[in-house]
Amino acid sequence: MDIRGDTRLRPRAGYRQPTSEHASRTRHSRRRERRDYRTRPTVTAVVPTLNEAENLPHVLKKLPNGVNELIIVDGHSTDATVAVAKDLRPDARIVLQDRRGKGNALACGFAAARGDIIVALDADGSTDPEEIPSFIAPLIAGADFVKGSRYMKGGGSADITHVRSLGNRALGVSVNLLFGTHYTDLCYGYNAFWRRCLPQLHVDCDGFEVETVINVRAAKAGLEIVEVPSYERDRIHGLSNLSAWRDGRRVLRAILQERFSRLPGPSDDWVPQWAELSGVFARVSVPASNGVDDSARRDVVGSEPSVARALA
Ligand SMILES: Nc1nc2c(ncn2[C@@H]2O[C@H](COP(=O)(O)OP(=O)(O)OP(=O)(O)O)[C@@H](O)[C@H]2O)c(=O)[nH]1
Ligand SMILES: [Mg+2]
Repeated sequence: MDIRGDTRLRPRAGYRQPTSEHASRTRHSRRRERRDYRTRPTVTAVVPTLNEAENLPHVLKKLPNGVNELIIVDGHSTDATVAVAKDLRPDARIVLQDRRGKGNALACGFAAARGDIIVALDADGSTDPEEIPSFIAPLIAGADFVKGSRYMKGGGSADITHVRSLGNRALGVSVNLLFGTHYTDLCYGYNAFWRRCLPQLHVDCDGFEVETVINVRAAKAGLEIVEVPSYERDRIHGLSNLSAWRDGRRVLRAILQERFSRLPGPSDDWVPQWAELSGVFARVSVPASNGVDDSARRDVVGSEPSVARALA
């Protein structure tokens, strides 16, 4: 596991430092984690999917054995994504998000996760599951939050366009200036963190601004952040769901809101609503029609309103 090149990232002093109670609680948790996990923490992989049936086989076969729980958060795919996931990994938990967008998908997946560590990665083949160990190692060494970076030595991208790269860098510089961080890659979907950090990250946004919101809130909460190099591959099949202009504006709005909004911060009692396809239905073979098996979709667990919405 090569984690050379890690950069410890801390917000500059003076910006909403965490309370001493929180800091000592975090120190205590870190000490306990280092002690407990000389053995091994449990790891949940959260994978959002929107019409990724053709890509999932490439991604799931590369998940390392150390991943104890796999959560696929489906965004009401119209292809065979759910059927393919169940066929390839009958042990996977399939969660249905309650709203639209990648941010909401991650919020639902995080809320469903049961592992000590959560890793978020994409289903289109861009993020390489074999890199997961290099995200876990700094967490075990004491970090709270580990983010991938395509711009560090050892990282890179075959997928990002010039326009997106430029936008990402400009937005990254803005965040670094406004929040005193030293991030080298703001909008990248490969991250890992201890599940105990969820209240601080408090993912409550819907769209592609989610990584920015997570990165900013991690810094605001004074979490110990480490960047690791990551190589982003080309999406294997299908089309991107991201629009540089529309989603760039969403990211900018989120940054400004996080910095200047006078609205109260996220409250701890908010939880995303999600529904889960129960694990009891049998292995489903991939339908030739590329359609989702609707009988499986009816077999869900979850609270009534969220289930109704998720299946609507
Ligand atoms: N559940 C769910 N997943 C989504 C949604 N939008 C995107 N995703 C997934 O989030 C991951 C990243 O989305 P992409 O469309 O690849 O966006 P991107 O990686 O920023 O863009 P590219 O670099 O062009 O691929 C993929 O696994 C998508 O299937 C959504 O609304 N709901
Ligand atoms: Mg992608």
